[in-house]
Amino acid sequence: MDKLLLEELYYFMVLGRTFEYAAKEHYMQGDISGFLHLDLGQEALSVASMKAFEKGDVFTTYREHVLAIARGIEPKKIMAELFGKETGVSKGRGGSMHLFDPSCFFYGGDAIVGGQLPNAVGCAYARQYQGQEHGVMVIFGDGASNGGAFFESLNIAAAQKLPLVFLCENNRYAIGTRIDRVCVFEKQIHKAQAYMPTIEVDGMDAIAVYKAVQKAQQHVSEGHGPIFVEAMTCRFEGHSMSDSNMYRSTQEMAICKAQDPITKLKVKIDSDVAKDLEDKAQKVIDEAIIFAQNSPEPDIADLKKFTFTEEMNHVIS
Ligand SMILES: Cc1ncc(C[n+]2csc(CCOP(=O)(O)OP(=O)(O)O)c2C)c(N)n1
Ligand SMILES: [Mg+2]
Repeated sequence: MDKLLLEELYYFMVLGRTFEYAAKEHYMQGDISGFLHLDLGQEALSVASMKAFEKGDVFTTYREHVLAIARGIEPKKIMAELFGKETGVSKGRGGSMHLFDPSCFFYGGDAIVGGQLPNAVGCAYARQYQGQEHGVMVIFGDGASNGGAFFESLNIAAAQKLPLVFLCENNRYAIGTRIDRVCVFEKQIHKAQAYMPTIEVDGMDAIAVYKAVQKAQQHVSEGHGPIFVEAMTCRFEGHSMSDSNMYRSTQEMAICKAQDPITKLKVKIDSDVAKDLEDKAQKVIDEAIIFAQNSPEPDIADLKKFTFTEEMNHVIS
């Protein structure tokens, strides 16, 4: 793979991880409230999928900070959103779970597990109708794959040959519930195979994810209908800041952390370059914190602004 691309993947993964540690720290200090779902451990999947699917529309889950950063939304605007500030990417009205930026074709986060799936189907219909070739990608967890909306979305996308990439982030957990307690399959491709072609990939390997998503985008943009990519991954911490991760053993966590995607990629990059990229990422995040701290709160008189649709007609145009 091209050296510059490897360095770009590395930089964004480090940027994402640095962002997440800073967000965690400021949550504990009380600067951030509400829910906060960290992506630590899953950065290869978040970054490589966004870089490979650069031109299409993206719908995702609440675990979305690193996806949004890799998509090109400025970290300072995301941090300000987490702090509930007017300068946030959703003007402080959405918080961590509702990052939204139509200029980056990023339609966010959804607090409803699986809620993004039918929304993405609707967008894929629009893109097919418009003859737009890049297609749509929807990202969701293994837990979401047990809901009714998942099967309905697979079915209608396949029946209508919609240009839709389904990307399942299978970290084997839905909050504290291990997958084998709620699902007969550990791998979700078994469900999808009834409807469409599938690709299985190691979600801890950024290069593998990049290639898999690139292939998937090519499939939808050539008009072959939807495709399902499943990336097996591992989250390094609890489900959210209110989950202390007590249901996973020390041994299970050690196996999980031994697959660290950043360590894996770092060996492929010159060590001086890696250090420069790490320093650059730290600087960007330090500045993001200062920006968020110094930004104004939304005006109470504007509380209802930007929460309903009147100003959003341009989203799918
Ligand atoms: C419809 C709905 N049911 C339940 C919840 C509560 N809930 C929030 S996250 C979650 C687990 C989802 O797990 P998964 O889809 O695997 O995503 P992950 O958190 O592992 O990334 C649940 C059950 C919710 N937000 N929405
Ligand atoms: Mg999960």
